[in-house]
Amino acid sequence: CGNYQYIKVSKVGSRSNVGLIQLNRPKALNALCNPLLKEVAQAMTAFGKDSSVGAIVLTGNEKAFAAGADIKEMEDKTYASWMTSNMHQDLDCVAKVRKPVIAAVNGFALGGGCEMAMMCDIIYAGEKSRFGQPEILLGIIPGAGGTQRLIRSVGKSKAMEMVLTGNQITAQEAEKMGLVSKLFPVEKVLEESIKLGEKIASNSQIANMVAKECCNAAYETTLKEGLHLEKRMFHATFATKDQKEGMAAFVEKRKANFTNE
Ligand code: CO8
Repeated sequence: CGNYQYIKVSKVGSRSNVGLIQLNRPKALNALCNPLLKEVAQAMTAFGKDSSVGAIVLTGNEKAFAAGADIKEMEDKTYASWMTSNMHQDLDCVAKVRKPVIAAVNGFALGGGCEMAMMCDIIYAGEKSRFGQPEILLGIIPGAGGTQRLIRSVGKSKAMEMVLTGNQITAQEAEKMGLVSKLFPVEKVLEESIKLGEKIASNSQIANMVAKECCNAAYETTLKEGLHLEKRMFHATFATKDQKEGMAAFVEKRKANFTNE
């Protein structure tokens, strides 16, 4: 799946329909340097276009999902160099891909790493993982959703405690506050995330994309507009063959065979 330096990319699962992107810069705890983010954007975009891929898993290694943006690379950055760089757009590809994305987190998910995990749709995490937004300790603030997605995910008080202290939280705390969907032993996280990806990939890809778009709208719009969008998108699913197949399979007591039409 392409020639990459900072990530490993493959298709996994018994039907090879789960796209796996593994951050592979272990010596720097997967710090999100410019070229790494470029590769992530490239791989995400490619999986988004690949009709054989129904879900995507984004992971790191047992020590780190990602310990944040690369501080050594950022140290001398200026307003002008940020404005003319494409790093945010590259990172945003994680949030923008229309297929479901699962973050399989072990170890540190800090700063941009925590933000990257929050751009995914579901977070599965290992029992020893740690989440945090330590930017304030560097004299900056979170820059890729840490003041926005975290608040929406865990509420103001907990999010602001994390953002204003830079303290890390444990995997157990993260699960309790709803940031993480499920916890697993370290060695099981990736396997369970791929299993989840396979289950999701067996749905209609159209239904998955529509569901994702509607769930994301809940973050970005009013309840009234969100409910309106949901209703119209619900109606729209009845224009698909997959709806006919899904309901026929139920009535005929068999497994649905979705064709993404
Ligand atoms: N950037 C660059 N290098 C890093 C980073 C990082 N964020 N994190 C770790 N490393 C490097 C270390 O420098 C070290 O390298 P070397 O061996 O060459 O000195 C190696 O990884 C191992 O790290 P440690 O020796 O520090 O490992 P420890 O186990 O002692 O500590 C910690 C682990 C606690 C995770 C520690 O490394 C740490 O505090 N890292 C920095 C965490 C941090 O502050 N992250 C936030 C960065 S700011 C940010 O993310 C802003 C995002 C804005 C979005 C931008 C989008 C484009």
